[in-house]
Amino acid sequence: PNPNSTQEIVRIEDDRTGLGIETLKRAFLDNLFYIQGKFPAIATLNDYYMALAYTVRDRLFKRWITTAETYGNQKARTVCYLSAEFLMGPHLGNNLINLGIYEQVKQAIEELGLNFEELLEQEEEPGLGNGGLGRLAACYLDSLATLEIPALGYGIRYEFGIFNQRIQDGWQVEITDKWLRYGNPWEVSRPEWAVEVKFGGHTESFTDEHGAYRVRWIPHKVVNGIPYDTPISGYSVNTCNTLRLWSAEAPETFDFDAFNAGDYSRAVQQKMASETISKVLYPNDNLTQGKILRLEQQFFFVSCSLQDMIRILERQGIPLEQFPEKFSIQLNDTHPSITVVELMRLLMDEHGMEWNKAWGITTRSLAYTNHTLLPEALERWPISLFGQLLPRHLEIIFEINRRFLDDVRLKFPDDWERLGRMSLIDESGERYVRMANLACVGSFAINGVAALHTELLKEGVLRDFYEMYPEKFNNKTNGVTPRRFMVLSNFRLANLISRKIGNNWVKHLEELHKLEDFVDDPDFRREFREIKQAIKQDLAVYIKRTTNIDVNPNSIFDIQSKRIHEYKRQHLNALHIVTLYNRIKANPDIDITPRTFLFGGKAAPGYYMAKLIIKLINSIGDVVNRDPDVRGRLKVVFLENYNVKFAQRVYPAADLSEQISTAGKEASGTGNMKFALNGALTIGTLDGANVEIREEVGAENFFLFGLTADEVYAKKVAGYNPMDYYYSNPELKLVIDRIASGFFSHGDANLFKPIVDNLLYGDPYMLLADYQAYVDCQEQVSQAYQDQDRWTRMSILNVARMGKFSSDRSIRDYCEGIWHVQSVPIKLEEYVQENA
Ligand code: 475
Repeated sequence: PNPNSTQEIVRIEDDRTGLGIETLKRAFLDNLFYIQGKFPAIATLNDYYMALAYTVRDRLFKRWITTAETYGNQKARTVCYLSAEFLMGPHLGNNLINLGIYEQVKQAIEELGLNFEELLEQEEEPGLGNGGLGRLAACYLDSLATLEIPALGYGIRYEFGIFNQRIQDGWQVEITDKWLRYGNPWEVSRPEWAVEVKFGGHTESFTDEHGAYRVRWIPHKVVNGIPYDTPISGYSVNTCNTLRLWSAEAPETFDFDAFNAGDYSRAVQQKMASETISKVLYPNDNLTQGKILRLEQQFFFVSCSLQDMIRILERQGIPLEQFPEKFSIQLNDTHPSITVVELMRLLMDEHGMEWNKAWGITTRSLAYTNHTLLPEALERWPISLFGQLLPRHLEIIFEINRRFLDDVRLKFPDDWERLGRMSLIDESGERYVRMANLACVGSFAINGVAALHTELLKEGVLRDFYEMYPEKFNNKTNGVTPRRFMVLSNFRLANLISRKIGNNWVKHLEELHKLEDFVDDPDFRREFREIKQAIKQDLAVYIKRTTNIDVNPNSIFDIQSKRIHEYKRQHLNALHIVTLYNRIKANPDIDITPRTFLFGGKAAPGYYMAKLIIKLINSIGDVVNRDPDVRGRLKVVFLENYNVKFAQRVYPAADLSEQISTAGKEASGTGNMKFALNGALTIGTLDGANVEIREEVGAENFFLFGLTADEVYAKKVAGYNPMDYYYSNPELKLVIDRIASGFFSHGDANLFKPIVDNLLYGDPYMLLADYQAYVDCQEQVSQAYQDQDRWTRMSILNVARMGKFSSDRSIRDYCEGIWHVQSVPIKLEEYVQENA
């Protein structure tokens, strides 16, 4: 064949883009051969997975490149989402859904005699996040692409993501996450766009050729940031955006001193220290540890990303003055808040801009999202540590602070305490840089992630800033992507819904309300119930295979899956289990609605109480699951290694979603939305987005209990004594006494003493105050479940009324309220569309 003939070129193109079954099969085998270097007789499951991943990736590339080209040509206004975490979950299935080729590819793989589900299962997910905050970033990337918004995600390519969790003897054991072990087919490295990041050293001032005062930073070391790009497809659009993650590498030979002095090992150590920056994700959720390496990580990815934006600006021939028109930067919590200072430094020191102009650009470009009210999550860095790592930045912070405090003085004369609270520097003891204050001063918009959370921010942690800048504050209630958390993870329910109301709901989730028309249709209710039943059956099989525990698929699947944290109160759930168990022990013939209690979630490795809560749950399970008196009516299962991949199995199987945090502590929650979207009913407090979920689904379709945030606060102020509850409630007392006695720990009365003591002497999360309301509410749940018809109606109405909680709605809100960015549709050339 003539390689120059159009026909030949089209055929090659077709192998990379074609969507016919035969083409897909040919492309798959071709990738197996030419990329994995294997043929079927010797290929491993992973080889097949990789061949399939590359086959799908090929089909993304035309879209990816065309998207980049279009944005470049149109100089499109772009959202830059800066986040230390992106908890993406497996890419393969999601891309198949978004490209609309799930069925074809499944058929092609099966015609080759392979098990398609097994190949999907083979993908090791990039666990580059801890929980809510990281997963929210991933949902937002999905929605940005789906809404055809020009956007870049910027973060860190951790070599080791969140640890894998094993349960041994009831305890959590952490295993290193080597997610890159077998290669990552979803990333492309771009070493040609590497940037340099400086650390340490000192500063010098000088007068430039125009006689202006300037500062030069002489760093102690320089680290290279190498970008790795991952395509982010939108659903049923041509848009394919980019997630750009930075990996730290030492420059070839950078420590000339050590090297020339023959101190080879010092040179090597320096190299290793540089590359340590992107080695590992800090495994804390809702907590900051104040480690210097964490600050290095934050500055590293922020500096890389800002330099990258300036490079893009230059390539598009846009003057630096127009930075805020070209880019809208969202700070995902304070983790990237050093952006405020680094952008100032780049504009002034590297591009010769004067202060006022640089400050105008900075404060018109940045917006800050707060994700937590917990004081232990507020980031602050000791001044000395900060100054050693970022001497120039500390100077700039002092200057920002000087000017800022002048503004505060003008607005609130003689209010010394206010000045002390608002200062970017905490001077109440050892001096610290306060990153939330920095983010508030440097951003034009500040948002919370649920209505209640935003209100609590305004009257609590950020009150002073609200009084100073009321116009900056706004709410953006979180959302979740229905593509991953319904279409991909619950295709049975998704198909049923689409048969009834068409498939527009996938992009316009409000359309789910049309399901309300079918709530009185007995056939629909039956089908709806049968689907839930089949999925529960599947999870039961999985539980049997992985834990050897038999669970009854007809029991209530009562699930609490989320990071283990005292404020989330997994131990309140445990107290309820023991309550029911005690009732059975006291009266073995008692009428009890069978329940399966499922828990999933990781504890931060250094969080002793959280790890002990895992042990408590498993210990209760060991007793309850074996006790013949229980007659299988209660089962307790801790599901190992809860991650995105596993979550996708869990949400669809839930009857009951546990959202039981102490009111005022959970900023929003997003698992609550995923459960309800999949037809679980919620038992929950008036916390975070639970409030809005209840508003949407109706109070009669939501199991509410517990103190409100105001009541929690008032009780604290009035002097809360958990002992009052303990002594006045015999059932509660028996529960605590049983745990304390060693009943669930082979007679060891010491094992759970820290939990018992914590509850009896202090109870910071007010479990005892909410205990009775919770147990009573659970009784209502059990009653409701007895009436399957009523339950199914409630469940259907939950699904039908979840439209608000699509991340598409959240992203539209951000686009209109903060980013002021419009969609840029991507057109593909003819032949690709013909194939599609
Ligand atoms: C909230 N993580 C959820 C979710 O908005 C909310 C903090 C410090 C260091 C490391 N990780 C963190 C968080 O604060 C976090 O994940 N917050 C969560 O953000 C999305 O739905 O209520 O707890």
